[in-house]
Amino acid sequence: MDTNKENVILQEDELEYDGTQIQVLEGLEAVRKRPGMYIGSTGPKGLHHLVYEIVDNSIDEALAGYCDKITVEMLPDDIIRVTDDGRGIPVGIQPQTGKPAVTVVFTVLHAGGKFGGSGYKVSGGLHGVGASVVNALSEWLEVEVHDGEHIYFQRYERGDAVEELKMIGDCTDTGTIVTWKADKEIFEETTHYDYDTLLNRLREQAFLNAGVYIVLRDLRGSQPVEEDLHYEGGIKSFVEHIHKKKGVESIHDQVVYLSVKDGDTTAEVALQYNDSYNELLLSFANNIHTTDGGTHETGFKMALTRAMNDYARKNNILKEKDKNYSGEDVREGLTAIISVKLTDAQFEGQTKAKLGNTSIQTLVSAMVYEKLTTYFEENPAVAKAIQEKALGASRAREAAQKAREVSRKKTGLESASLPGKLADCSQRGAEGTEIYIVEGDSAGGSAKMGRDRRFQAILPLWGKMLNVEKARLDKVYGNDKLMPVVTALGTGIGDEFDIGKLRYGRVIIMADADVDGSHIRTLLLTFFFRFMRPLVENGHICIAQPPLFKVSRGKQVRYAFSEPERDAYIQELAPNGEKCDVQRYKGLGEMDPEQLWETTMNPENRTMFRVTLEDAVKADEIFTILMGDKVAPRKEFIEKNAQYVQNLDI
Ligand code: TSJ
Repeated sequence: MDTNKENVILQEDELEYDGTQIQVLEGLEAVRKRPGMYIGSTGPKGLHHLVYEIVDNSIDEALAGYCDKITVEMLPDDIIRVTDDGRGIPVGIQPQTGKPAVTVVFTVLHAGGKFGGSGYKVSGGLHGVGASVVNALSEWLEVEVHDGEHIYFQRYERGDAVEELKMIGDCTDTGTIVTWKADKEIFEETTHYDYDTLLNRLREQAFLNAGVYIVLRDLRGSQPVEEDLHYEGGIKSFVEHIHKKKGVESIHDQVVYLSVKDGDTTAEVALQYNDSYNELLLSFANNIHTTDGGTHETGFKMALTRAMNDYARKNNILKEKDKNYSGEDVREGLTAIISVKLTDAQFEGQTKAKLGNTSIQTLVSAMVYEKLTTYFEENPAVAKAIQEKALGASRAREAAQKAREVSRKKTGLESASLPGKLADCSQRGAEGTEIYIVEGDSAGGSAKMGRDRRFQAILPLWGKMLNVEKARLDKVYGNDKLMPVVTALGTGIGDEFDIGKLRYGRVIIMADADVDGSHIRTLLLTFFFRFMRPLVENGHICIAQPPLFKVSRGKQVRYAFSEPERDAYIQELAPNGEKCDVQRYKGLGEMDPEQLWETTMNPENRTMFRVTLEDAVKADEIFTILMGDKVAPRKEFIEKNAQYVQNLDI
């Protein structure tokens, strides 16, 4: 049986009749032709997505109340096996196709949507439709179904069934086992799965579905590695986990948990404040992370601000003359998870990561306002701690406003004046322009002389920079190291940030390839991440890569960025062991302007890293650990990760 070929023929035959049939009969070869359309990419992200697509089906079965254990195994040779104890994918013959339902699930694209939906009340937009996509992108895939009486089995290769579904034995249990090997022809870059990536995602799912047991097992190495994920506390445990991992101190003991059920819709919120200045709000709709927020987030924020202000007025914490707390004020140091489950989730926006259902905003907002108000009344000590936090934030915000005005007055007429150290480029506007933020005056000098002044601006930085992880906005406004960066870029910071005012298309951090240089890079990245995040999100931040070695023989010169590259150049220029000069650059300052231009600044030759934001949650966690005021989590992080960098020759 060759389902794909069959589909192709049918598709061609019926092409002229009507569009819906063509869609129905679209074969899996469409998935193999354009995999990115179905799984986003064929890189590591897409590869891991295969696992999520399959596991989501078991989660749906768990949500429906038929399954409580899901096991994910990473087998040698990058084979993945997912096992659940649900009802088992139905094996009965489907009247529409004349095939067993399980075969249809794996060989027909969008089977979930077309044959009367996924069969679940609450399901993510794409859940239950991914099995055929995974099958199409696998070298082979095998499914085993236990229906309480018999065991059924079928194997597929690159999406095609290579045999009929067959009964291979008897059983008394129920469940589904799916095993597959991702196709190297599709995932050219890598078919290697990362344990921590799967662990993070599965842990998140275990938090979002309280009570479900998920086991992740890595059987690829000589020692098996296993993690059991099971949280009776659900999203409450999620908040605790985040605080523990970041090493922040909570300012009240218990996580606040609020929930509501309305027909088939549920909404739940868990929150706790900590002693940092950062806000971490994670929202989910049908277990899908809504990174762009949406109605559930808006409803939550509105209700929180209102409940906090009402309490403050009622208890005379905010006096008559005082202004209301802003949204930012009441979210300083807040970690919150919002999870809603609904039947008809509308995902909007370019990445479909924003919830659009307006009824959810009303539901979440009313629930949070009412229940939080009651909670504050019943727990005055917690209310007091949170009120003090918000009050501190609102005072700092006012101080920031004053500091901003002062710094504007100091620098002369409003925003017009640029920092004295800035060597601007002649071209105006962000398009095609770059600013190099350079460590040290001497490297700054070389960069100024070596640059192409038409489109490259140079801003030297010197001395110890402020660690913004331990500072609020008001400190940034008064800081003589950071303010030149802020004024040069033109965008403003925090709530004021406006990407439309960005003066350079690229912001390039250029520091030495040593520990001090790393420190400066990290401090600057922390600053951009906390106060100018859209710059990072939109790929404006780059890191220059100066060479580590200059290899020369006579007039021939090569620049090397690593030891192996250096050795290769020595081999190239002096193949028979002739004398050849190798210079090791200890810093940017050792390079003359021409060399700096040739190796690091000339767009024709240079290599740079663009900083992107793959996972804002992970980034937040790492910045908190690396740059925050707690020593213990940093020590732990370094001890755990140091081995990976010990061979770096810098
Ligand atoms: F993605 C997948 F199809 F490959 C897959 C599905 C993979 C894995 C590991 C599990 C599953 C899966 C499907 N687990 N449980 C189910 N359940 C059903 O498909 C099912 C069973 C019974 C009924 C029913 O109405 O009786 C309905 C459904 C949707």
